[in-house]
Amino acid sequence: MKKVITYGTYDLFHEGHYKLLQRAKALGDYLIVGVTTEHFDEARGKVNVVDSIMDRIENVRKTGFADEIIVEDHDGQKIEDIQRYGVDIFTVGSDWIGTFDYLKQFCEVVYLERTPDISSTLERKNKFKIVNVGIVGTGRIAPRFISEAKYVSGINIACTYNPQNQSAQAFSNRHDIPNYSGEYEEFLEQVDAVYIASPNETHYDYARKALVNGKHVLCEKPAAFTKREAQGLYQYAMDNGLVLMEAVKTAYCPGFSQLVNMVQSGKIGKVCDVEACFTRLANDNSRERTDAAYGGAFLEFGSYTLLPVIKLLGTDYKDIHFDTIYDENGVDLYTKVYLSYDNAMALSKNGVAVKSEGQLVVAGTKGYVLAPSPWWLTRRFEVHFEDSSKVEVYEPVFQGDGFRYEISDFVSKINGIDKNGYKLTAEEAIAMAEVTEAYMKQKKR
Ligand code: C2G
Repeated sequence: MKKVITYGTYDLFHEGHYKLLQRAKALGDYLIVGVTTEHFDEARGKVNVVDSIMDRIENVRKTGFADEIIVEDHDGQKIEDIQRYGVDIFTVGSDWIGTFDYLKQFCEVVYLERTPDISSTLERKNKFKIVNVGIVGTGRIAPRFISEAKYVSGINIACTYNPQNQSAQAFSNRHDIPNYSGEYEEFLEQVDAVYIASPNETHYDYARKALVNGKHVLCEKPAAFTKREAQGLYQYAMDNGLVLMEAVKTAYCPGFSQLVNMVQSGKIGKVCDVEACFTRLANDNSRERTDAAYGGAFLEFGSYTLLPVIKLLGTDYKDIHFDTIYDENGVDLYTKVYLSYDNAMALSKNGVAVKSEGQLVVAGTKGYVLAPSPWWLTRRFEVHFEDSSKVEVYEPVFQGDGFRYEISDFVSKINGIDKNGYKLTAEEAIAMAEVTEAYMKQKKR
């Protein structure tokens, strides 16, 4: 008797799962299905799992393909199970190609073609739907979105868009995405939501058109270059029950929320000064170093370094001032933004050709928070007091490159769970657009 084993979360059970189990069963005579526990999913960095383990097991059982169902709750269990049950074939979908090659020393490993299109939904007890997302722009960030989306339950990447049809096609083929288009309207028809990762100057138009066509939007920053444009986008989204989120990744990282909440609880007293720095030396021929209009340090890092300022000191700053070192080609190499508030102040430092200590320091009347580089992922932060022997260290959970938290919040919000409402409010995003507008106005041309 040939024994086959496969594992999965099987959240929001869909025909991709069904077909996988069907083909897994066909590989042998006896199929064992391992269903992950909540704890194991958390440990392996899968976020946004909606159904309980009882429901997920029940959905696998109902297919009739599983001869035995077990639970998977720890790393290394696959090897144990293969040995314990005398398994001949381990199988899983092609999204995991290569990952489980280490099992080849114990049994045969088969990667089955995953089902690319899972748009139609099965009957569900809850109102969660799989969100079909389209990617606008197929440049440097898009592949990172795809690899992190794999760890978010409830999302399916359905289509890509690039005005150059061939680029969209090549990208979709490379990443196993079922559809592509070079026509924006045609692309929008195929999705529920879009992730906009096109060049900075095109964000606003793509976001606006997507909203007008009834699509939810996750947009790379800056979504708009003026306060008025940002207000327009957020107002339209609100009036039409659509989700609009600006992809300031830091805002959605668990550690950053913890830092903000901790400061707001009064632990370091009243906040008087916020200083945030983000520098990364860019290649001489990169967009950041060559595009004088929309490249440069402020547009690259400003939304990150302004985020803790706006979150902790608010949107009501009294004065703002910029200092920039320009390249001969007019690109902003290093920009400092000084903001003053009533009884508080802030400094945001951004560099694409100047290297500095990338830290966040929040100074209060009772102590200060120090988040070392890379504070924008917020894997670690410390709270210091006058008594230097008393240091509190926080090491929050952080998985992958952090993109998954923002994607997870986007999907939840579309499904009506507003767990990210306070992470980056429309008011805060509009205030950031106002700063961007002020920067663009005084910028050397
Ligand atoms: N799958 C598929 N087509 C899809 C989606 C998923 O064929 N459109 C497959 C996956 O490749 C996997 C199975 O369905 O083999 C279960 O998928 P998930 O519930 O997403 O679980 P996953 O995170 O892939 O767990 O130990 C767990 C395993 O490592 C895989």
